Amino acid sequence: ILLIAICVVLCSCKGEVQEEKPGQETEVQTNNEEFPFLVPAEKPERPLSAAVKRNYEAYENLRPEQTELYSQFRYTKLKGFDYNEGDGTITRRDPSKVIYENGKYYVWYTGRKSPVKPVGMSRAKEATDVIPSSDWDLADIWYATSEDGFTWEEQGIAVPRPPKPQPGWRSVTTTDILKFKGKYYLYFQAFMEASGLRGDFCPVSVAYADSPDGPWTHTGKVVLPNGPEGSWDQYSIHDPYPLVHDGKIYLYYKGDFDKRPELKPSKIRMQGLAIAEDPLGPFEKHPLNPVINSGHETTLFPFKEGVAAIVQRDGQEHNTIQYAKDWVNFEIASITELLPLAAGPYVPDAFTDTKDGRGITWGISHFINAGGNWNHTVLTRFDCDLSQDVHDPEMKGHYY
Ligand code: AAL
Repeated sequence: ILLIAICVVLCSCKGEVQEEKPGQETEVQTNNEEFPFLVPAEKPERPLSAAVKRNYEAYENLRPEQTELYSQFRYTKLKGFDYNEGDGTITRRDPSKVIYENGKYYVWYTGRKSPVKPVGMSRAKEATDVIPSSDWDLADIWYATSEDGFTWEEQGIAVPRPPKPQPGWRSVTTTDILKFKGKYYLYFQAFMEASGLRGDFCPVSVAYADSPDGPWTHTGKVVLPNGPEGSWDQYSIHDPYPLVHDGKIYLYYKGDFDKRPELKPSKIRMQGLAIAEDPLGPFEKHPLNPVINSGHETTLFPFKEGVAAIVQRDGQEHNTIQYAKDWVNFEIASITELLPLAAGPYVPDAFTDTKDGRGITWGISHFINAGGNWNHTVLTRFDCDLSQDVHDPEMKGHYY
């Protein structure tokens, strides 16, 4: 009887959903009223298995149907980019946030067009001035524009490698955009050796322009330096990611710090925060760094009064979406799957110093094409529901 009752409730719920008219707005439930038979809100008064107990005791706030910061992700192939049939001589990876200016969307990214594919980081000694070691070696910062976010027109190089010995002479990669007081800033990894020779070592430099179309001026300086010997970010400062908060620049970044030989290849990566009043610095590293204990190319966006982070690939808390009300102390908001790699979302309020961040629904991320020999990466579109305004029930994963 109980089973039949459950089926009746289930069918009637599904029935209600199917009856919706196209275009009709769908409110996503943020509590479990919709599926009371699946997740009783209160811990039941009966003996529970270890797994069910954990649901109440360890993950009580992490149920998909109870947090707005839960989403699944949908991917769409982009139009407009050439790949040389994936032979490894063209790569596009690590996109910036997407911004909307002059009636179109802009994205910047690591671009490599080399005569041959990379030899691989483990064979970095074989790299030359024209033969890349890693996928992001001998790269420049390229950009593309789009009217709809699906079809993109590559515009060319925005920030080229500067001459030796300026930071970035070997490769400029993994950029992100900031708009501050009417000017544009691109932060990027500035390599001064082929990646793989000692590790993936680099600091961060910055270029600026009056328009997103450039021309860009290299500062020729390191704006976020590596930490002193023994510190967590002594080797690499990766994935710089600027947002505006409290009138200042909040630059999140990855430290790729554990080189203990027994852990090779090290998967220990964490995220730190550096704050500045001026986009060109000086940046002060937060005393609580690192502020996120996992993640690789971490994607952040203002959400309500705080900041949310998509934490993927590495660490204990990979595959989570996290939230820091005070922009420093992150908690897990949800656990999810197939997160966008290196995502650069469209964040309309990234630089408005909002106190009520609206969230995101789409952006550009990348897929690594390994084919047994990791040699190039392609940009892709992702869609999600991590927004206060637009709700797509399918992205909440309720309906299949
Ligand atoms: C990534 C990023 C950084 C690393 C390399 C290229 O996706 O974390 O940019 O240096 O891999």
